[in-house]
Amino acid sequence: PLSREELIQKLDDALTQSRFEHVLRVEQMAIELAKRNGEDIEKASVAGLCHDYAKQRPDDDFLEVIKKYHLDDLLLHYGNAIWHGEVGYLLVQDELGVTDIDILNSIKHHTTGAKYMSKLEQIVYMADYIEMGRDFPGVEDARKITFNDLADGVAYQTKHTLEFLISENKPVYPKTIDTYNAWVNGSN
Ligand code: DGI
Ligand code: FE
Ligand code: FE
Ligand code: FE
Repeated sequence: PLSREELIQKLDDALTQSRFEHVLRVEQMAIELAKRNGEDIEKASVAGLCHDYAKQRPDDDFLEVIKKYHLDDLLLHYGNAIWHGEVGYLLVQDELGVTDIDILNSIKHHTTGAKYMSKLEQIVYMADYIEMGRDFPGVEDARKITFNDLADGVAYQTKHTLEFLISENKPVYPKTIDTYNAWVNGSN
Protein backbone atom coordinates (compact mmCIF):
# COMPACT_ATOMS: atom_id res chain seq x y z
CA PRO A 1 0.00 0.00 0.00
CA LEU A 2 1.01 3.63 -0.53
CA SER A 3 2.50 5.53 2.41
CA ARG A 4 0.67 8.63 3.68
CA GLU A 5 3.28 10.80 1.92
CA GLU A 6 2.69 9.02 -1.40
CA LEU A 7 -1.08 9.31 -0.97
CA ILE A 8 -0.79 13.02 -0.21
CA GLN A 9 1.26 13.51 -3.39
CA LYS A 10 -1.35 11.72 -5.54
CA LEU A 11 -4.19 13.73 -3.98
CA ASP A 12 -2.34 17.01 -4.46
CA ASP A 13 -1.98 16.10 -8.17
CA ALA A 14 -5.63 15.00 -8.56
CA LEU A 15 -7.33 17.90 -6.75
CA THR A 16 -7.54 21.68 -6.77
CA GLN A 17 -5.78 23.40 -3.87
CA SER A 18 -9.04 24.14 -2.02
CA ARG A 19 -10.32 20.57 -2.48
CA PHE A 20 -6.93 19.23 -1.33
CA GLU A 21 -7.12 21.37 1.82
CA HIS A 22 -10.68 20.06 2.40
CA VAL A 23 -9.52 16.42 2.33
CA LEU A 24 -6.74 17.21 4.82
CA ARG A 25 -9.36 18.71 7.16
CA VAL A 26 -11.65 15.70 6.64
CA GLU A 27 -8.70 13.46 7.56
CA GLN A 28 -8.16 15.41 10.79
CA MET A 29 -11.87 15.29 11.72
CA ALA A 30 -12.10 11.58 10.83
CA ILE A 31 -9.12 10.88 13.13
CA GLU A 32 -10.81 12.90 15.92
CA LEU A 33 -14.07 10.95 15.50
CA ALA A 34 -12.14 7.65 15.35
CA LYS A 35 -10.45 8.46 18.68
CA ARG A 36 -13.79 9.32 20.28
CA ASN A 37 -15.44 6.15 18.94
CA GLY A 38 -12.67 3.55 19.34
CA GLU A 39 -12.17 3.16 15.61
CA ASP A 40 -8.88 2.50 13.77
CA ILE A 41 -6.97 5.81 13.34
CA GLU A 42 -5.00 4.66 10.29
CA LYS A 43 -8.16 3.60 8.43
CA ALA A 44 -9.84 6.90 9.33
CA SER A 45 -6.82 8.76 7.94
CA VAL A 46 -6.74 6.90 4.62
CA ALA A 47 -10.53 7.05 4.16
CA GLY A 48 -10.64 10.78 5.01
CA LEU A 49 -7.80 11.55 2.59
CA CYS A 50 -9.23 9.49 -0.29
CA HIS A 51 -12.98 10.21 0.04
CA ASP A 52 -13.03 12.95 -2.67
CA TYR A 53 -10.18 11.55 -4.81
CA ALA A 54 -12.46 11.33 -7.88
CA LYS A 55 -14.24 14.66 -7.38
CA GLN A 56 -12.45 16.45 -10.21
CA ARG A 57 -12.61 13.65 -12.81
CA PRO A 58 -14.46 14.24 -16.09
CA ASP A 59 -17.82 12.53 -16.57
CA ASP A 60 -16.32 10.19 -19.20
CA ASP A 61 -14.04 8.60 -16.59
CA PHE A 62 -17.07 7.65 -14.47
CA LEU A 63 -19.05 6.40 -17.49
CA GLU A 64 -16.10 4.15 -18.34
CA VAL A 65 -16.01 2.69 -14.82
CA ILE A 66 -19.82 2.23 -14.82
CA LYS A 67 -19.44 0.20 -18.02
CA LYS A 68 -16.32 -1.70 -16.95
CA TYR A 69 -17.87 -2.86 -13.68
CA HIS A 70 -21.43 -3.25 -15.04
CA LEU A 71 -22.79 -0.86 -12.41
CA ASP A 72 -26.53 -0.04 -12.17
CA ASP A 73 -27.85 1.96 -15.17
CA LEU A 74 -29.73 4.09 -12.64
CA LEU A 75 -26.41 5.88 -12.09
CA LEU A 76 -26.67 7.32 -15.61
CA HIS A 77 -29.49 9.60 -14.41
CA TYR A 78 -27.16 11.28 -11.90
CA GLY A 79 -23.90 13.17 -12.13
CA ASN A 80 -20.65 14.00 -10.38
CA ALA A 81 -22.30 14.64 -6.99
CA ILE A 82 -23.30 10.95 -6.82
CA TRP A 83 -20.57 9.45 -9.04
CA HIS A 84 -17.50 10.74 -7.18
CA GLY A 85 -18.32 8.44 -4.24
CA GLU A 86 -20.62 5.75 -5.59
CA VAL A 87 -18.33 5.11 -8.59
CA GLY A 88 -15.17 6.94 -7.47
CA TYR A 89 -14.31 4.35 -4.82
CA LEU A 90 -13.39 1.99 -7.68
CA LEU A 91 -10.88 4.56 -8.97
CA VAL A 92 -9.41 4.74 -5.45
CA GLN A 93 -9.14 0.94 -5.49
CA ASP A 94 -7.66 0.71 -8.99
CA GLU A 95 -5.41 3.80 -8.98
CA LEU A 96 -4.37 4.20 -5.34
CA GLY A 97 -4.25 0.50 -4.47
CA VAL A 98 -6.58 0.74 -1.48
CA THR A 99 -7.96 -2.75 -0.79
CA ASP A 100 -9.62 -2.47 2.65
CA ILE A 101 -13.35 -3.01 2.06
CA ASP A 102 -14.38 -0.86 5.04
CA ILE A 103 -12.33 2.07 3.71
CA LEU A 104 -13.70 1.56 0.18
CA ASN A 105 -17.30 1.45 1.48
CA SER A 106 -16.66 4.63 3.49
CA ILE A 107 -15.68 6.38 0.27
CA LYS A 108 -18.56 4.82 -1.67
CA HIS A 109 -21.15 6.02 0.84
CA HIS A 110 -19.69 9.35 1.94
CA THR A 111 -22.24 11.47 0.01
CA THR A 112 -25.48 9.49 0.33
CA GLY A 113 -24.92 7.43 3.44
CA ALA A 114 -26.47 3.94 3.38
CA LYS A 115 -29.03 1.85 5.24
CA TYR A 116 -26.26 -0.07 7.00
CA MET A 117 -23.09 1.87 7.79
CA SER A 118 -20.10 0.60 9.74
CA LYS A 119 -18.55 2.84 12.39
CA LEU A 120 -15.89 3.92 9.86
CA GLU A 121 -18.54 4.72 7.23
CA GLN A 122 -20.42 6.87 9.75
CA ILE A 123 -17.16 8.61 10.69
CA VAL A 124 -16.28 9.56 7.10
CA TYR A 125 -19.87 10.62 6.32
CA MET A 126 -19.83 12.93 9.35
CA ALA A 127 -16.21 14.15 9.05
CA ASP A 128 -16.98 15.41 5.52
CA TYR A 129 -19.96 17.35 6.89
CA ILE A 130 -18.42 18.92 10.00
CA GLU A 131 -14.70 19.39 9.08
CA MET A 132 -13.41 22.69 10.49
CA GLY A 133 -13.60 24.54 7.17
CA ARG A 134 -17.36 24.01 6.85
CA ASP A 135 -19.48 26.97 7.83
CA PHE A 136 -23.19 26.61 7.13
CA PRO A 137 -25.97 27.58 9.51
CA GLY A 138 -26.19 24.73 12.00
CA VAL A 139 -22.65 23.37 11.62
CA GLU A 140 -21.88 24.10 15.30
CA ASP A 141 -24.99 22.13 16.30
CA ALA A 142 -23.97 19.35 13.94
CA ARG A 143 -20.50 19.17 15.55
CA LYS A 144 -21.91 19.16 19.07
CA ILE A 145 -24.46 16.44 18.26
CA THR A 146 -21.88 14.29 16.43
CA PHE A 147 -19.25 14.53 19.21
CA ASN A 148 -21.96 13.49 21.68
CA ASP A 149 -23.30 10.57 19.58
CA LEU A 150 -22.09 9.55 16.12
CA ALA A 151 -25.42 8.01 15.03
CA ASP A 152 -27.32 11.14 16.08
CA GLY A 153 -24.96 13.10 13.83
CA VAL A 154 -25.75 10.77 10.92
CA ALA A 155 -29.48 11.38 11.46
CA TYR A 156 -28.96 15.15 11.66
CA GLN A 157 -26.97 15.35 8.42
CA THR A 158 -29.32 12.99 6.57
CA LYS A 159 -32.41 14.97 7.47
CA HIS A 160 -30.84 18.31 6.55
CA THR A 161 -29.38 17.05 3.27
CA LEU A 162 -32.75 15.64 2.18
CA GLU A 163 -34.47 18.93 3.09
CA PHE A 164 -31.82 20.79 1.07
CA LEU A 165 -32.21 18.54 -1.99
CA ILE A 166 -36.00 18.91 -1.96
CA SER A 167 -35.83 22.69 -1.49
CA GLU A 168 -33.53 22.88 -4.55
CA ASN A 169 -35.66 20.52 -6.69
CA LYS A 170 -32.65 18.18 -7.02
CA PRO A 171 -33.05 14.49 -7.86
CA VAL A 172 -32.75 12.32 -4.76
CA TYR A 173 -30.68 9.16 -5.21
CA PRO A 174 -32.57 6.11 -3.84
CA LYS A 175 -29.76 5.31 -1.40
CA THR A 176 -30.24 8.77 0.15
CA ILE A 177 -33.87 7.83 0.87
CA ASP A 178 -32.77 4.46 2.28
CA THR A 179 -30.43 6.34 4.61
CA TYR A 180 -33.26 8.64 5.70
CA ASN A 181 -35.61 5.71 6.40
CA ALA A 182 -32.98 3.79 8.36
CA TRP A 183 -31.34 6.58 10.36
CA VAL A 184 -33.92 9.37 10.72
CA ASN A 185 -37.32 7.74 10.62
CA GLY A 186 -36.05 4.53 12.17
CA SER A 187 -39.03 2.44 11.05
CA ASN A 188 -37.27 0.85 8.08
O1 DGI B 1 -17.81 16.25 -2.06
P1 DGI B 1 -18.18 17.23 -0.96
O2 DGI B 1 -18.59 18.56 -1.52
O3 DGI B 1 -17.13 17.37 0.08
O4 DGI B 1 -19.47 16.66 -0.21
P2 DGI B 1 -20.46 15.44 -0.54
O5 DGI B 1 -19.79 14.42 -1.36
O6 DGI B 1 -21.01 14.99 0.76
O7 DGI B 1 -21.71 16.11 -1.31
C1 DGI B 1 -21.68 16.58 -2.59
C2 DGI B 1 -23.06 17.09 -2.95
O8 DGI B 1 -23.93 15.99 -3.17
C3 DGI B 1 -23.78 17.95 -1.91
O9 DGI B 1 -24.08 19.21 -2.48
C4 DGI B 1 -25.08 17.25 -1.61
C5 DGI B 1 -25.24 16.39 -2.81
N1 DGI B 1 -26.09 15.19 -2.61
C6 DGI B 1 -26.18 14.38 -1.53
N2 DGI B 1 -27.13 13.43 -1.72
C7 DGI B 1 -27.63 13.64 -2.96
C8 DGI B 1 -26.97 14.75 -3.54
N3 DGI B 1 -27.26 15.23 -4.77
C9 DGI B 1 -28.25 14.62 -5.46
N4 DGI B 1 -28.60 15.07 -6.66
N5 DGI B 1 -28.93 13.53 -4.95
C10 DGI B 1 -28.67 13.01 -3.72
O10 DGI B 1 -29.32 12.03 -3.31
FE1 FE C 1 -17.61 14.23 -1.65
FE1 FE D 1 -20.79 14.56 2.70
FE1 FE E 1 -15.73 15.93 0.82
